[in-house]
Amino acid sequence: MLSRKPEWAPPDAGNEFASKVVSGSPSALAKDAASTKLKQGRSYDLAALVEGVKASNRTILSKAITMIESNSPKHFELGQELLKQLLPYSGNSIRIGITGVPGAGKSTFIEKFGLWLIEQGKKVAVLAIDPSSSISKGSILGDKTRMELLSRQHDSFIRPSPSSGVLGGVARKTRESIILCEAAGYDVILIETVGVGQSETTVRSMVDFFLLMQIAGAGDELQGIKKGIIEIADLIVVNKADGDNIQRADAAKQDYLNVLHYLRNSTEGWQTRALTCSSITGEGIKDIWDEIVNFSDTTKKHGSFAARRTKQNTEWFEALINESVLHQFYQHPSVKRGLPDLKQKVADSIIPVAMAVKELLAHHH
Ligand SMILES: Nc1nc2c(ncn2[C@@H]2O[C@H](COP(=O)(O)OP(=O)(O)OP(=O)(O)O)[C@@H](O)[C@H]2O)c(=O)[nH]1
Ligand SMILES: [Mg+2]
Repeated sequence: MLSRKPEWAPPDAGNEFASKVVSGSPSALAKDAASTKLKQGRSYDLAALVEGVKASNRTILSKAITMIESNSPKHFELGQELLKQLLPYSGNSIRIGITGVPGAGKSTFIEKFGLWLIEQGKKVAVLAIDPSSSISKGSILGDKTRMELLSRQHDSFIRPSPSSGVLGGVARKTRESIILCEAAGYDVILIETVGVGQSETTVRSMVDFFLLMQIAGAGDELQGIKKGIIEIADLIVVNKADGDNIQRADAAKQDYLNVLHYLRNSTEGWQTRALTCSSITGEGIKDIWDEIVNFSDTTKKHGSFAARRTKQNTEWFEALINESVLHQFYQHPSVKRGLPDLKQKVADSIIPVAMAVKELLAHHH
């Protein structure tokens, strides 16, 4: 197996654009033939992309995601058209966000859980949101090796975090990747994010089910409560319940259950609970899936499942409007020209702030 950087990847890109190629095997050759058909001259063949994703061709799915992750205007147009055509085939999955402090065992859990789900006949896609990746060039990339067994499965698809840009941009790309993965027939979408900064609320805003992974005795209990993360969880999993850690994990679970008793539920019609598991032995994995299935059934009956998805779409729409308008505003030549001077005048208390804003907005017209 070798890693190959595709020709359309930016020249300065790291391995995040690399696709895995199994050299010499007939199916890989067939895949390569399919992907060369994608390009007619210098432009992509949209129909081939649509068909390839729908046929669950992982090479083509990777290319489709690379396209929506690209910042070039031409790719944007094509990517949006692709999404439009695939939207009718999306939505048939459970979208699960998994967060927790570094080292809680998220990746190890996803590997074990993913393999188990595939045994149950599921198709599993793993996406990552790594808020640090713009600095560190994608630390979650290393997880491909941590999820080695899972990444070798025919029914799995693992995609590291987009490495460029601010959290907002990464979030858009992840949301669009979810749509593409669903259209490709993946019915369980797992989104890993490390519990720092704003990433938890960002992931919450794009998933149906939010799993908070904790470990016993790390002192995170209080932190989680303070930061309000426990309140947005649909399930708390105390991981590493194995060996001589079982009792402590059970005690931590009990602590969380007590705390949850006093908190508002994250999802209407659903009581958040706490469970233990070991991502090494696999103990508790089935109970976690049962809980997720129960959540899905219960909230679909209740209506909160569909209501959340609708709300997520409209909120995403509004957030994108705000982002785009702001971007356009700051990119406007006369705003760019007028801003430094007005900023200085505001800093020096020469003109009132509101007046400076009004003047800047007038520039824009
Ligand atoms: N004993 C035990 N160790 C575990 C378990 N799950 C994970 N580990 C170990 O904990 C360490 C961290 O696991 P990761 O899966 O990398 O944790 P993570 O939450 O993905 O970490 P980041 O991606 O850095 O945020 C590794 O050494 C794992 O082998 C478990 O259930 N039991
Ligand atoms: Mg990890």
